Amino acid sequence: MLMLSLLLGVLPVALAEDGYELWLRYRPLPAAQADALRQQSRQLVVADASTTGQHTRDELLRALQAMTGSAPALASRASQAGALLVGTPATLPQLRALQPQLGGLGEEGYLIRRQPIDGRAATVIAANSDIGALYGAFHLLRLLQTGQALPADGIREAPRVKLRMLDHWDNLDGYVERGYAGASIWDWHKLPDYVDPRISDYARANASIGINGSVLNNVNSNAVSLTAPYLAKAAALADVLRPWGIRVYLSARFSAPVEIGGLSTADPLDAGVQRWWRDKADEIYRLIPDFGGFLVKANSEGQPGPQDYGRSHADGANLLADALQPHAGVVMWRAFVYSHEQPDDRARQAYDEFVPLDGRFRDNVLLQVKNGAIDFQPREPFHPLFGAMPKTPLMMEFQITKEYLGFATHLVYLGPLYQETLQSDTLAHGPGSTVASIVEGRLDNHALSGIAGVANIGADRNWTGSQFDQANWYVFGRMAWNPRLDAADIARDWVRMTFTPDPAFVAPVVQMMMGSREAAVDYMTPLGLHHLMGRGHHYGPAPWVEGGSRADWTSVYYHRADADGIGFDRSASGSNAVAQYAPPLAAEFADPRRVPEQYLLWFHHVRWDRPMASGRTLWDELVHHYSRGVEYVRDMRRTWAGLDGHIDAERQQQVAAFLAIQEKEAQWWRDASIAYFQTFSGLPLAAGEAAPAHPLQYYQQLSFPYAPGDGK
Ligand code: BDP
Repeated sequence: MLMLSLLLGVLPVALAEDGYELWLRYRPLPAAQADALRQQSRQLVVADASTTGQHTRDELLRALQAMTGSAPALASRASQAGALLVGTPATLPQLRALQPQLGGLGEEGYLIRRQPIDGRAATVIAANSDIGALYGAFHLLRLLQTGQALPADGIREAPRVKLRMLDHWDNLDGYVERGYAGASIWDWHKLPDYVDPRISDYARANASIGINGSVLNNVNSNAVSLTAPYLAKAAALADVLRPWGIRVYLSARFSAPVEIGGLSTADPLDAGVQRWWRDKADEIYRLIPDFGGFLVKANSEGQPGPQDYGRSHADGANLLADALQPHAGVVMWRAFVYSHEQPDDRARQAYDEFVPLDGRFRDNVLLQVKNGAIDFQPREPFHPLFGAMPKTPLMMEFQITKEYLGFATHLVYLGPLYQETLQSDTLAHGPGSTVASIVEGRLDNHALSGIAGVANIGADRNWTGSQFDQANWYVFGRMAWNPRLDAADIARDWVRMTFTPDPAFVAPVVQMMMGSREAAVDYMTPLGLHHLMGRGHHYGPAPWVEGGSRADWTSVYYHRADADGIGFDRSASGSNAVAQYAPPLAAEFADPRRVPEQYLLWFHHVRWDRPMASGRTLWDELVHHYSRGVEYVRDMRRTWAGLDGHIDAERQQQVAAFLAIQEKEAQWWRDASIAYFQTFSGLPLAAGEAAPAHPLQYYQQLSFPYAPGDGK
């Protein structure tokens, strides 16, 4: 035993780690902290009549034992100093006196504090429900793992957003659209008879960050998901997810009444269609009593929808909303729509289509809006729908999977992207009308609110395809719970729990993460450029993409480079998309001298020799950004190499190898983009800027028929 602890004490970093444990590793605490924790958790009193309570008890037991080296005594009531009590006033009589203080915390909030119980020192986690208590337990465990003290006056927390959702773009054949972490974690074939134990690990990880909903199937959906055998499979998953506070939702295919119902139409105003959806909802709720509802992608990118019958998006959403209403289910109707006709500016379309419908949706409909008006690009201004539909609850849709940000291998921490969007001020009701306040439902007093993230989870051992992509799952959950949190604080928590609390490691790694998104913008799409990736699979640079079935699926449509300059004119002289923002903001974006440079080419077509704030010309500035992005990745590699020995070799080496891939690909983005845009600018590179490694044709002929995640 002595030998073993000596070995463990000397060689903790030698333990192999593959990332499966995520941020829930519960490694031994330093001796003084472990001692203190042992004193404060001599007895563990958890209301465990429900499965949720049992999960809470088991989590605390496992964590406390691992962090302190000894298990607390389980008890049904606190009878000595140093008890940790976890439950509700209804389930633990010793917490009854706390009842008045739980007002306003709702079903998911909690209170954590030091509080004498029967005159003896104790720590309590009290909530109005077992789920609230579970969330509180995870909060306390986060403080313990990250070495943060419980504030003297305790913690009172409740989520600021109601629906905190992961959208899985998983197909029934196990393929994940835009997934870079292996196959789907849902094994539809073996369900419902076999549910992989991994599913409860998935649910546990989600509960630890407050996620409370999972849409199981792709928005490009298959009506088979709604057939009886597949509903039974979904129900088996729901049974595992439920005790962790997670509801199951499904993407509904609008034409399902025709495809699986034998009807001749899916017209939302047809009585037979309405009956079909009502019956389908009843059938679902018989199997999944707490089913959350439907997510719908309609009349977008070839998906069927109400417009096929000359009806509006409101007609379509309301059809499903009426079917779900008796069961308290919701419809999340996506605003990511653009017509099949040739658009003048795709960025305008969702606004033009949906703003006239404000006020025409049922109470149980949320409109799910992507963070920007195009499509999850490395940087987009916030979507102009935020602030423009006060009568409709607008959900945020972020992408966690990095379809446009380097797939799984690039280290790109998305916290700053989420924060930048959420903290953008729409000025809808004057200053302070942030996107966060709209998404929280606070600005316009909506009962419903939600944030969805397109999941980056797959069957890979490390869940997300890379160690650092776990941080994107993590930060999404934390910001969905509280959209006002700071990305750097969350990164710090994550690094401490995922790797080590050693400040010599935490500080440089957090710094590296915080600049990583800007670096990706620099080496992929600087100064407001967007949509320049490879066609179809979206891997790598391809600013030359043109032709094909739709102009707005090409790169040239977006950058509009010519001999004079580059950029998409969205001011009044162009598509006038700027007018979709609140007037003061529209005026700022419309003015090339006032628009933030990071959005310059998003809103303006600008001459190559235009002077920039730095004093460089636009052309030189563009090249400078490309090079700066590559340099940042080089720096990350150096930083990471210098941290060798702080963590296990297994994860250290994988990250190092991925950073090498990222550097190579950042260089590729830079070189290919410069080689291509130079054919328009005709300008030389500034002194000190290296010429692209290859001629343009080299980059143009690269092909990637098996790039992962391609939509199909
Ligand atoms: C695009 C993806 C495509 C999705 C679509 C969507 O390339 O695979 O189906 O978004 O959000 O970014 O519906």
